[in-house]
Amino acid sequence: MAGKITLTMIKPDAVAAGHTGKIIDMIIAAGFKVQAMKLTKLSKEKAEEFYAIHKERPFFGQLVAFMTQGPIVAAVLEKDNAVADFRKLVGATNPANADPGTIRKLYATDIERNAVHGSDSDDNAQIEASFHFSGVERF
Ligand code: 3AN
Repeated sequence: MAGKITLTMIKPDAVAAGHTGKIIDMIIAAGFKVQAMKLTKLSKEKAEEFYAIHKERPFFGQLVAFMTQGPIVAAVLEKDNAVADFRKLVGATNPANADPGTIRKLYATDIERNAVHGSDSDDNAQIEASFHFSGVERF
């Protein structure tokens, strides 16, 4: 299955703004199959674990506070070339630099509150999928 999945989170900003349905619609229209999906909320500990790679960055505390402020939608998405194709659909980290028609161009507020997460490699996609879902939650 390597190379065929990516993990997304629709972040608290986009869920609170009511964009969940439109974002899921874009994901499915782009050819991704949903293997797993849930509405959940990250604890401080879980957010710190998920973003551990950023823990030395100046924005780490703010990022954890933002990601724990409300519910998120986590999903495992399947497609050939899933990681790269999803990052193309999502657009640049800073929505000001995101291409027209991308999820972040349409729904992100700024570089932190940027609407969605997408895995950055096949290895991290596997790790992040297991972080959010057990085997029996994936189809
Ligand atoms: P991406 O989500 O595009 O892969 P990363 O992995 O560099 O970007 O950053 C992870 C998350 O950290 C971003 N989605 C964003 O919420 C936050 N972030 C990244 N850079 C900044 C920054 N300069 N200031 C505030 N938050 C940031």
